[in-house]
Amino acid sequence: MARCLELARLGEYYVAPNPMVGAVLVADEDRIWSEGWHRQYGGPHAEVNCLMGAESRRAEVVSGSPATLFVSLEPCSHFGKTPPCADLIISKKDELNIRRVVVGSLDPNPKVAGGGIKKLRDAGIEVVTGVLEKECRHLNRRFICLHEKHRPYVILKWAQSADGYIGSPDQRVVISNPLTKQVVHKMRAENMSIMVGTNTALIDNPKLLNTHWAGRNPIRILLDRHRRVPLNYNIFSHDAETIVYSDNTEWQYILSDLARRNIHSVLVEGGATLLKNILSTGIYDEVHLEINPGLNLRGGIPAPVAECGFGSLFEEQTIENNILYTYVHV
Ligand code: AOF
Ligand code: ZN
Repeated sequence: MARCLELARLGEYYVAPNPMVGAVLVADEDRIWSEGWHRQYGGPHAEVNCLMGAESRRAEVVSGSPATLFVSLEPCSHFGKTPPCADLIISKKDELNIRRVVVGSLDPNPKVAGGGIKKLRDAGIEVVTGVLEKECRHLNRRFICLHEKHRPYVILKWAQSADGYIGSPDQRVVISNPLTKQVVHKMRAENMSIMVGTNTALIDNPKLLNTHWAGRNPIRILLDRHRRVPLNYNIFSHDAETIVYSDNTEWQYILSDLARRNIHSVLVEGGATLLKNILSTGIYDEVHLEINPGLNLRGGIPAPVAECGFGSLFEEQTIENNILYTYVHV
């Protein structure tokens, strides 16, 4: 299953809003016969790629050695862009001597939700569930959030000076360094959308693209109640799609609307007003805070604070003097 997770991650920047999934066929005293992963949104699922590569197993099956298919997510049972993986496994059961399927986490998609496991069991295949379940769910936390909470996974991100300011009211201030800037682009690649408020769009005039990491540009989301950001600003460049919310900027409404569009994650990059508003609703999942310990601004826009903290500290990293804290909100 750990190998399934490694394989799943190879699809990281290419499968959203689908989950990352890896599959491994094992037989003959834990020998790996075939591996596969979901490589591209709309493309074949992990199980298909794995079982299609298992042809060489057929000759060995006569020896009677049973095979086990490991898959990090429950095999699907629905006709989507591809036919059900559970049906494929059942159809290959005799040819490859598959007796057992080991599943990492259940598929929360209501079209599947246990249906894949039921199909396999009904066909006489032994199914084991919950292996490395926590790790499998963590890998697909965005996809799982969309289906279980009917809203995208929310990540808040900002950088602040040693004395607690995130910028100045009238000009752009550089707090990150070239390497942490690259980390931000990696985060843009990991999330399907990126959000900023009016002031950030006007003062920083950011493009909000992913130019320093693999994968796609995120969908840009602008909250602009009075439509103050002119159409010739960078946020409206033709490099990526932009969605503007102006009539209704209520957080719950925006999240439901993004979910309706199948957007499984949103990275909120500022500014302070937007971040503070979201923090006060309590509806967010992670906070990524970058501190530049060598920079004192002695005034400006105060960084967001939360009386009870941002959640539990998940990771702390130092990159060229700047410290990156990741909090998971529970
Ligand atoms: C699997 N293996 O590798 C993946 C699964 O539109 P489709 O046909 O690609 O179906 C997408 C849904 O299938 C997705 O929402 C999730 O429920 C499941 N993804 N299932 O058995 C895979 N990627
Ligand atoms: Zn499938």
